[in-house]
Order: sequence, then structure tokens, then C-alpha cells
Amino acid sequence: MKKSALPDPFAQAREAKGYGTVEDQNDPVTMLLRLKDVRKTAKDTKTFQSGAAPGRIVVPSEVSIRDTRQIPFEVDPPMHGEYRALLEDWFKRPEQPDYRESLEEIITELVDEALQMDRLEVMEQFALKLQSRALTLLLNIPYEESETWIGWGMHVFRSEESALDVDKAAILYDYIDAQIDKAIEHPGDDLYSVLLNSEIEGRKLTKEEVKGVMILTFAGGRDTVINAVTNSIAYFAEHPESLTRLDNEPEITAHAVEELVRYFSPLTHMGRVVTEDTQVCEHAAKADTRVSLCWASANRDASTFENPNEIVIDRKMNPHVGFGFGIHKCLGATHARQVLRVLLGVLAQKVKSIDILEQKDNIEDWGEFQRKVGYDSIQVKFHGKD
Ligand code: EMZ
Repeated sequence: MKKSALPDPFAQAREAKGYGTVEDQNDPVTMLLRLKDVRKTAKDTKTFQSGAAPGRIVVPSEVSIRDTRQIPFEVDPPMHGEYRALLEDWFKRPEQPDYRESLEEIITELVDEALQMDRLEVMEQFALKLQSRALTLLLNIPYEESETWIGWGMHVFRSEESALDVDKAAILYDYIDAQIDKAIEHPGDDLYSVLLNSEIEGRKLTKEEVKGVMILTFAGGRDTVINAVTNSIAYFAEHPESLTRLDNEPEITAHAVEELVRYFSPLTHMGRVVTEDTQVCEHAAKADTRVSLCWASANRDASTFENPNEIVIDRKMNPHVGFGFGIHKCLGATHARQVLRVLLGVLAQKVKSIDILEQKDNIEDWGEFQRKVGYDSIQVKFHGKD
């Protein structure tokens, strides 16, 4: 087994029955494992709702640590569509050339720094910084602000001590409250100010709604992006030929990014709450219980993906669900894709090879399934081209 491999722990259950069950704070979750079922369930927003108690569709459930509804992902239609319409243009800005250029500057600086180091801890010293600095572009606020976010560590709701850390969450909440108040006093052209000035159903967004969008923006794209960046570096360490190919054929970069997202599936699954007694995979699902759409399993479904456990760097047919599926598909996907595209471009241009010196895998525990999602830490050495 390669050090950079992310094995698929779901294969057997996916093929045999199509689902698995995981206990979570007395609110068990039936995990749907097949691509077909995941898609079908994601589309049926009436029977499988997102707008349950705030935090309940997240696994592990965050019901005990937050009351603020994250927007738009914890909202059902028709309100969901209203919020989404309001946010869509802003979250497409990563496609603009000047956004891409700024991202390239951020990433080039980090890669240049990495090339000077004998030992780089990729999570802390590279991916966390990259994610935080890139987020200043998405929010359109000064670069220096990223220093504060880097200090928060890998996840805003989880810490080394606890999977659900109230004190840590409070730091983010207080910070966002303060930023919202600042933007009310001195409106600018940042995301807070834009949201505070936005209208929905003929009225201004409330502070609580703005907070809901901002929490999602901070939390949803944090460990997911950090893992995708780190996993990419581990992969290239063991596949220098892919870096060479990307350098010679930059036109395959967009395919490569989709394939890495499919394979890594940085978000293992996302829940839904069942609104009426129904069936999933010929299994009874009672009203007010939880199911989850297991993107990580669906993305290895051999009935759709040939050689699902291999990274085929230029895979053409790739209907993966790494960014979710249906109306709730990831709002930050444009940003995440651009981060990865630029990263691949800069690495291919500057890096000849990468050695993995030491690693500690990050294994998620989902009861009967143990899934490697990335690393707790991974130390590498970059070698430059000349
Ligand atoms: C929630 C979630 C969103 C949740 C798309 O995923 O990401 C998780 O990391 C957070 O803990 O609150 O934002």
C-alpha cells in the first residue's frame, strides 16, 4: 500500500447491502453508500431535509454546540433557492483573472518557501496557511487577517481534545459577531458588507442570517481544503510522473483536479433528516431519523467508475459527487477548484520531486468503517527543478 493511498473502507457493505449504520450521540445515521442512491436521495429534498435543527445534518451532529443555522446548506426549498441566488455571483469570483493571479502569488510564495526547507510539515506549514490566505480573496478582505485564522488550527468546531469543542466554536462566533458589527459601522466591499446590504424577499438580511453564511464559509471550506491540498502533495510525492505530465500537458489540469477530488472525497458524508416513514436501499427509514449521503463511498462505486481505487489523472468521464450533488452542491467549489488548479500548475512548474519523511494518518471512525481522510501530520522535503 502506498503511503499516499486512501483505501476504500465501504466496498464490501456498498456491494452487499448498500448502506451501513453509525452511532452518533444517540442519533444514529444510516449511511447510503451507492452512487445511485446518494444521488436519488440528494434530489428528494422533501423526504430528506436539510432544514432540521441547526447542526443535525452534520455527522458528528453539532446540535449540542450551535444554534445558528448555516446558510444556505441547512435550509430547504423554496428559501434555499432565494439565499443561493443571492450568493452565487459572489462565489463565482474565483473564475476572474485577477482573483486567479492573486491566488497564484499566494501559492507561489508558499511553494518557494517550501523549496528552501529541509523538512516541511505540510498540514501546518503549507495547507493551513494556503487555505487561510486564499480565504482572504473569497471574503475580499486584507491578507493580514489570515494570521488570525491560521491561529485557529485545522478545524473550527473540532480540536485535538474534542470532536465537538464548544470553546473553540465560541472563538469563531465572537469573531464573526465582531466583524459584522465592524462592517455595519464601516461598510466596505467585503463579503460581510455585501451580505448586510443584500435583500431577500424584499427585506435586508438579518445579522443572524449573515452570521449563518459566514460560519459556513469559514467551517465548510476549512479541513476539506486543507486535506485536499495535503493529500495532493502526498500523491505527487509518490507519483512524480503525474507532475511531469501536468507540466507537459497543462490542458489536463482541470481533469486532474476533478479526479483528485473524487479520490480524496474530502467530506466523507453529509446527513439529511427523514421527514416521513420511507425506505432507503430496501431498508426502512423512519420519520425523524437520519441518513447520510456518503460521497466518499459513492465516488468509489465501480458501477460508474472504472478502476475506482486508482487516480487516473486525466479521467474523462467523471461524474463524481466530491462537491455533493443537487441543489446543495458545494457553494465554495469554484474557489476550491481554482485553489487546486493553481496549486497543480505551480507544483508542476517548480517541483521535480517530493520525499515523504514521516506521516501520521488521520483515520475517521464511523463505527464499522474506518476511513483515512488525510493526515494528522506529514513531513516532506521538496526538490526543485534546477
Ligand atoms: C459545516 C460543514 C459544511 C459544519 C460542507 O460542510 O462542514 C463541517 O466541517 C462543519 O463542522 O458546521 O459547516
